[in-house]
Amino acid sequence: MSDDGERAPLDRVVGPVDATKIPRYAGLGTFARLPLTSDVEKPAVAILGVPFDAGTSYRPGARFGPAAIRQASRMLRTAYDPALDVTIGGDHTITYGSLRAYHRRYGPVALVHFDAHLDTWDTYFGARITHGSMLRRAAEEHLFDENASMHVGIRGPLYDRSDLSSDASLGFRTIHCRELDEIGVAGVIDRIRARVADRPLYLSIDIDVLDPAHAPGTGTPELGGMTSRELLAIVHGLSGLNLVGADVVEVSPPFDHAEITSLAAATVAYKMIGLLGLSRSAVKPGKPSASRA
Ligand SMILES: [Mn+2]
Repeated sequence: MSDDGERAPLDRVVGPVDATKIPRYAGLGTFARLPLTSDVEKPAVAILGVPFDAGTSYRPGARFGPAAIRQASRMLRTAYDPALDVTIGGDHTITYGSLRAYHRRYGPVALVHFDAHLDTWDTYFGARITHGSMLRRAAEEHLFDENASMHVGIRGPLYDRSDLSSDASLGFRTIHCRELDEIGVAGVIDRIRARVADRPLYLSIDIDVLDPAHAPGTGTPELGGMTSRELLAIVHGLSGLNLVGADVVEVSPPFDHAEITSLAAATVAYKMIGLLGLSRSAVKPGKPSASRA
């Protein structure tokens, strides 16, 4: 509120708070210090935190992920480019619900899944819906396009030799992390763009696609992952695809150090917003209604 009690026009604050005027450690703890959706008449983008980790199979703590990512996102300061929405978890189980919602609007989406793990196993501890089995449930419901979906960054031991063929039978193609050494970032981008083409695209980013040196704060770390620079370069290379939604999951702050992981996740989430803005499906942002001053 201004001094005279009038609410300030939102165009003064529709982007991130100016860090040259209000220090980054001050003010509301929204993602990138953006306005609350309740302060925008028709938000074209929503950052939704899902503090849930009941689907984890090893180290818990992802329920604290959204709050930690919001805290780390105070560092972000580039121009805001509103489009659709980004979901922040939470463990990877939340992608299942998100894919159901997107299916209702778009039908089967092209799913590009960045992860160390396939996440298409059948059950964990007798549970069918977990962070390691949700993509099999999604496949059973035909929530993604089996001719346009893929995993990127897969590595580490599997349970059985047949895991990969069973996964492929669901419609996934895979870029193993070790292939980065052969085809490079440009090769990864080319393969993703060729597979997705102009279909509605949903990006799901498990932060454990990064090497534990770049993302120690996660539930099921695997050596030999991407650097944060490689991941950002690949994400940049997806500009112009028909992105309709995204999530960033599996940040477990109790295992993080110096915000390495939460800063990586916040930055990737911010890049997602940029990609959404450049997507042909981008929704024009609504007129701002009011702000808090
Ligand atoms: Mn995962």
